[in-house]
Amino acid sequence: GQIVHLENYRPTDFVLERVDLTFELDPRETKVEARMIFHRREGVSPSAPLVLDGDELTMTGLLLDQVAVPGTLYEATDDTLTIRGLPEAAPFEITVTTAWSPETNTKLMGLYRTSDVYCTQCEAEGFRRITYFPDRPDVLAVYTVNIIADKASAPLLLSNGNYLGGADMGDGRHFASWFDPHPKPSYLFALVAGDLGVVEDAFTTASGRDVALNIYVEHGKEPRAAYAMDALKRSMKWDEEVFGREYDLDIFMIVAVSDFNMGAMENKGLNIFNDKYVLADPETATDADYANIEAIIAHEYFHNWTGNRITCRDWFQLCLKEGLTVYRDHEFSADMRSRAVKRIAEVRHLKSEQFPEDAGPLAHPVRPTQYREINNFYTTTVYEKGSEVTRMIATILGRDLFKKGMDLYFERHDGQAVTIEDFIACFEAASGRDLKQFSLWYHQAGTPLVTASGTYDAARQTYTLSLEQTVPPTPGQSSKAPMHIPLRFGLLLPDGSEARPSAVSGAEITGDVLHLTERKQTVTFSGIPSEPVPSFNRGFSAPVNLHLTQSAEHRALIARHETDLFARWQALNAMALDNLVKAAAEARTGQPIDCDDALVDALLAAAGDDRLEPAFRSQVLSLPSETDIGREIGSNNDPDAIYAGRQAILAAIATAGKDTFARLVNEMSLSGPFRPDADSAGRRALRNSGLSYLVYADGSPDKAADAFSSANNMTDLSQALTLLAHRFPDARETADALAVFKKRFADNALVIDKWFAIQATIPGASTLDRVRALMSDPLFNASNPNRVRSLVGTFAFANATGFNRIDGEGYRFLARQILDIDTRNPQLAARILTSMRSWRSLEKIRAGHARSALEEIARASNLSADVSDIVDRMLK
Ligand code: DPP
Ligand code: ZN
Repeated sequence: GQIVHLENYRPTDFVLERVDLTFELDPRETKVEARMIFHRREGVSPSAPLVLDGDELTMTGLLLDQVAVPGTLYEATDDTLTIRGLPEAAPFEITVTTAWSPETNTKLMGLYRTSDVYCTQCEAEGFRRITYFPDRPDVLAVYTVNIIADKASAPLLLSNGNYLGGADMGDGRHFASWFDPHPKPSYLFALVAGDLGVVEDAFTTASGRDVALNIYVEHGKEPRAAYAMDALKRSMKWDEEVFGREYDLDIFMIVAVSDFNMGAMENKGLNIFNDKYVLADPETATDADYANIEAIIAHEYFHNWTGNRITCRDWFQLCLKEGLTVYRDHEFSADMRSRAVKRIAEVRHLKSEQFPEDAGPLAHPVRPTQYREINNFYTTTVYEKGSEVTRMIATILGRDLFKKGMDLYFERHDGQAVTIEDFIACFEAASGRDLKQFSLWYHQAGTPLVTASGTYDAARQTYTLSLEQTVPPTPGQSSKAPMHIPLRFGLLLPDGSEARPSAVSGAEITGDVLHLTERKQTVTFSGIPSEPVPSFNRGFSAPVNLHLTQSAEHRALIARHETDLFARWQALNAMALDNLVKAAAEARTGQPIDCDDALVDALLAAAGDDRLEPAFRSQVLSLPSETDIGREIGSNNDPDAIYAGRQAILAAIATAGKDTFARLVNEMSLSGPFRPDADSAGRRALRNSGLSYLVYADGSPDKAADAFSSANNMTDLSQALTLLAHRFPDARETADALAVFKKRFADNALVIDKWFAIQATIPGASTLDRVRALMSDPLFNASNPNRVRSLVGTFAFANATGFNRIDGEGYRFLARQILDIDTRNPQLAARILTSMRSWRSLEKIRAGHARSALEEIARASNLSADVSDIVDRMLK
């Protein structure tokens, strides 16, 4: 593929007014007629041709105002259709007919088949696989869609908008027509046809519009869609209450399919979901599954305003809809659950997924300026960092001005395809604040490093903070300007109360936000009665790495007294990380591994503190991951040493905390029917944390095996199985439990994914052989993205010791898998390959093997644009 540059953006020469699509569906040969009304944009040369996008299409007809276009006036290539000799000013109609096979569409982009159902995925550039079209987000048109299909196998015919009508055609086929009154870009087009079950409900909007809500799933799975439906209704209500946004059609539909590249897709009025994010019941879904379903249902629904009503001018603006919509779904989940616990989970995810991306060869700005393959920019940087940037706008402006800016955005840009600059301008207009420096967050890649140190002057009662920010170089950006970093903070006095400075100089402070805007800044607080302990980045107000050397004692003070719960967790996490980094170094040099008593005391104090909610205490007990430790060390990493060090710390905590953990396991047990709410989930989480430390201290599989046999929900069952498999991979109890689990859930693919993932993450070098064996299990299916992700993806992303084998076999295995997957599904292959994004931070033997494996991929012939883009950037 060619590199696309933001600076080359220009509007289309022709304006598309209306689209009429007629599909004659057939698994082997589907025929599509697209009738499009265009007019030449004012000022465009009368000889300019119309250029449409295409991808793997066979064109069977081309008409201009119903007359065949002579061969001399058009040219069709692999990826474009160019038509000349078009009317100068008058509107004209182009009719393109294409024919192609949905059945052989294994890329899962465009229109394809999944379990005998026709479905579509058009974001980002899938619509061009259906017909020649101006397939870009700034082309907004009104669509009418006619669908013709075999009535017996496809009784259900769905598309965007409102249902117009349908009829039997008398030849075994029937048709249905849909009309979507809202102008939309082609990436929001959707079509579903097949035989599915439905769950029906309704919602009345604040202004009194009755909306039918339909969730379509495979027959027999209807009861498992109840939680998704409930989450949908809560999302609709929340968006009215918090953002003042109502739904705008008479029907909202969700279809769950089992073969899907992404999590879900926000097509106008017809969302299509990976069934993993729709189907749930206590027997088969974990608490994490429920939380994900709630978040993703909300996310896609919220896109109706942030993405669909207001869309992106071009794909460089992807964060305009994604960062903002992730922010909205985060806020929704925070309101539905515990805000502090939700924030901790978000930050853990950001640090373990986005920070490594930002620190490696795939780093890119939230709003990139160039791409080769847009599919590769659906990244945690665009999504999660994009959300953090939105959150910072809210932090800087405060709640009311942020709301005013959002209202202005909806008012100004409804029905438009806009840019990040348009978005920012709304907040500047609403607040009167200049956000120019702040906008660097969209343009500069890399996680800023903030270093801080403080000195206390007892005589003057002043506390002086020296702050410095650096933004590391990233590919294509060697030097960076200082950013506007909003750091929420508090100064804690030795008794745990918060100091109230009488005056501050050297920085703008609003509420508890310190605005760091210079490369170096010295901030002086007056009227501080004794030496304070600074607590920085409350609520993780800025996505930065913070280097502040603090004693365990000071961190413990924060952990006990901060009013911000997130900051308490952050202090404990930092204390744990200090220990884990030290332990990794000790393991590497063969020294005895020492665990600081202060850490053990602080963790156990928090874990046993009944005033704190169970979910929070469980987060405290969950130590930084091996990836987190590796990132903190930064370079020359040895995953085996990191693992060994971490195990030793876990063992020390387990031994010291036996009584606490035994008490937690008892006190946190639940009786009565399963409930997926946040409180019950928190109790299960804390109980399982306690259990895992107890099993650790015991050194015997008995407790885990008991937990496995007595579990009455998937959360407890899968936790028990994980404990057995990870701690006692070769025990008879483990083999038995794995067999029981497999037998019981063999016909539930989503649960079998857990069975694969648990085994793929067993620590140690021998897991590769296990993964290889599992690939020939009859339940594995190399063409289903969820299966491939659960086994191959999980192994590469989440098994540090197994994947990073010192002999390089893990990398060689992955390289072959990538090449194989790439022949069917390039997007999936490229995504799994990003698991190697941190290869340069490994010690040199592993890094050498990783490089060879990447080079092997790069050398292969017929690589997709998706994989070749990733591998080239990784090797650069
Ligand atoms: N636009 C989808 C989402 O993030 C992903 N394709 O919701
Ligand atoms: Zn999205």
